Amino acid sequence: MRFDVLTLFPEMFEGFFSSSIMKRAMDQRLVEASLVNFRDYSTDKHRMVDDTPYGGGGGMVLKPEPLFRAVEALTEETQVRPPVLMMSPQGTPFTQKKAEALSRHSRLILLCGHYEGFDERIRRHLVDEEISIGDYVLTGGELAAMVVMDSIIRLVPGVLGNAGSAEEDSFSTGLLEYPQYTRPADFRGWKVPDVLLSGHHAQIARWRRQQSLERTLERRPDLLEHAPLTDEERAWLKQRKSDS
Ligand code: 9D3
Repeated sequence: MRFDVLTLFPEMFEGFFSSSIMKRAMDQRLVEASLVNFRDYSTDKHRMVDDTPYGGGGGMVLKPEPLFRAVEALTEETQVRPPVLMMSPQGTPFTQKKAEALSRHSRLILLCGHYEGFDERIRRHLVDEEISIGDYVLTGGELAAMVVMDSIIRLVPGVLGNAGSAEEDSFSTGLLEYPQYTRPADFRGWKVPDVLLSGHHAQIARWRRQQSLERTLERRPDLLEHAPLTDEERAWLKQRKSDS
């Protein structure tokens, strides 16, 4: 997997790229990343990358030329152009499903803007997809690009150790995770549920599933609509809802 990140703030990625999982993945050549400051592709005398909007109004708008030239420089020698993703508050909300789909590509180009908007021609003629990471306002697309890359990197085979296999994640069961405990069995009088100490594996599995269901009903009832549940579990949920 290769990422090319186009940003005016490449230094924001230093911590992320030198962090343990990412660093290991890059050292193992499983993941490759390049940072491009698209200001380097401005042909303007003052290296300008933004300008005032036609029609007036406040704020600045990112000019098309530097971004087009930066993407073209990256893809000059490529047979098939990799998807160009724009980090944008107006994008499609990012999901695990989208992370999985993107992880099937071998290369992705990510565009980050700051508080400025993008000239619409960038959207229309350079970008394949616009991605938002949620309904809150960031100062720029850089953190969103890191979120997107982080979620994809962990899906690349070999990046996670065997321990944290991406398979068993809560988002693949469609439910929130069950509560976990480790030693001591009694911490300041707060005891680990007996069932977990019982050694009855079937009972433990049932308890965990029940806890996942209850927690999901409590915190994320929206997830239950699409979660793969047994008829028994559906019936239990219906009962549970009519009780409250
Ligand atoms: C004046 C209208 N604002 C849109 C809500 C302008 C604006 C605010 C913040 C334009 C860009 C930004 C910076 N945010 C991103 O670039 C961004 C983002 C976000 O703010 N929230 C969630 N996902 C993303 S992806 C990129």
